[in-house]
Amino acid sequence: NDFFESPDFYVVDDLLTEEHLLIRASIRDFVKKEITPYVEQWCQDAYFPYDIVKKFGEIGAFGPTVPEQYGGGGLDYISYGLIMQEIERGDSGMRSTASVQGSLVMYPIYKFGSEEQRNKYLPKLASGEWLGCFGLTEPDHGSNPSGMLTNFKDMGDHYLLNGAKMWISNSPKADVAVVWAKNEEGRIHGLIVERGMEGFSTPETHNKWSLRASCTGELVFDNVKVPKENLLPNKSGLGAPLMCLDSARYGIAWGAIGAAMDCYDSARRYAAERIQFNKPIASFQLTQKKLSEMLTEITKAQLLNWKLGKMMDEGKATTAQISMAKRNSVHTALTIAREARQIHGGMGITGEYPIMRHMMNLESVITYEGTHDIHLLILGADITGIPAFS
Ligand code: TGC
Ligand code: FAD
Repeated sequence: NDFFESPDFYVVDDLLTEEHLLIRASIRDFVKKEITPYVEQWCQDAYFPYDIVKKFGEIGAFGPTVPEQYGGGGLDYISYGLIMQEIERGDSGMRSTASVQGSLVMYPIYKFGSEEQRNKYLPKLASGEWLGCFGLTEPDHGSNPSGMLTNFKDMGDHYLLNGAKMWISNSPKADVAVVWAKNEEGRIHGLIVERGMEGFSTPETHNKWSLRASCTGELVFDNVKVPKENLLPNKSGLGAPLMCLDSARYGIAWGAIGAAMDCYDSARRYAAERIQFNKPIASFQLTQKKLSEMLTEITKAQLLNWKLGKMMDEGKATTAQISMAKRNSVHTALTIAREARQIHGGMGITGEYPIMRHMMNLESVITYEGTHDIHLLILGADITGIPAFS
């Protein structure tokens, strides 16, 4: 239906290439067939549909910007953004699965890994044979990851890893975890931890009201012996995980607008059909104001995302520019979800419509990958040269 295709008020499609349009069409088609018809029930049941991992691998949703020789798509950042947008039009939790695998697991292995690590892990992650997760956040260190306590000691022929990570997307089902931990000098490094290593467990976090179709859990390391060849050799320091976050936050900037589009489309359709006072509610000025503002904000975000994608491709996008887009898109999407919920009246709280699911999902999206306020402070530091968080 045409609603699934919309909106494109400023004909942003003119800025896309034939290849971009083809990629977007194929992901849209996939989401329509494989996610939209089922996702409401998955969320109601708090069920992570593990089969989707293989299917995402088949359609190229994992690591689209990673070179083809490692199983990636070899695509540009606009393509990556469009893939995230269409998946999140379906559900933010499904997009989480894809963006963690691509930006937070494959990206660090590709960027900071050895050739052996790239060859061992990337093709299996790209195809969905393996699922990965990214462990940065700890129970006492969320916005401030530099204070992390997870640590490893050099034992001669292996490293000994201890500590715990919390709020980790994909963790309960993950085959591999890219884990950030401090060495004896307090320097942060990335380690690849594999399921089955003794002392490594991944308890699931239950009772979430948000991202219910995505599985979330902890990573617990109790004297885990990690082989030396599992250390990512080519970058250390907090800058390494922050580079991964740049890539993932960029994808979220596009993804959240996908959720906003779905809310807008649903509200537009409902407003045209719902009769009150003998007229469609779309005829009331207050409804028109809501729809007009939604469309304006979506259009602004589409243009911001497209330009950011161009800068990503040129290697020129800064962390602060990415923060602006992530923060703007998620706030826009959440505001649109809330307004769309109003337009749907009581029906807006039910699973008959996607609104409440998107709204609850977006409460996680506005917190993870840097909270709304942390992104504001990253911008503030960029503008003034004075970091307010330290
Ligand atoms: P700060 O002093 O600013 O930086 C530490 C070092 O890192 C360097 N750096 C970067 N390097 C490369 N790329 C970047 N983007 C970089 N940003 C900073 C910096 O130059 C410095 O290097 P050096 O050599 O001087 O040491 O660090 P800080 O400790 O003051 O923290 C800054 C702050 C607060 C902005 C940062 O910690 C932050 O972004 N916090 C938010 C944490 C966060 O976003 N966590 C996300 C966890 S992962 C997740 O949520 C996944 S959900 C995925 C899903 O399900 O979809
Ligand atoms: P806190 O850091 O405790 O923040 C609480 C509040 O204080 C926020 O409003 C924050 O903005 C504010 N605050 C903190 N510091 C400042 C300051 N200096 N100035 C002003 N305000 C401040 N992490 C991973 O590593 N991997 C994952 O895969 C992952 N997946 C996630 C999935 C879900 C569903 C969720 C909810 C989280 C996930 N996270 C993941 C963790 C996420 O990145 C953190 O929740 C986030 O970084 C915030 O940390 P926190 O929850 O500890 O909040």
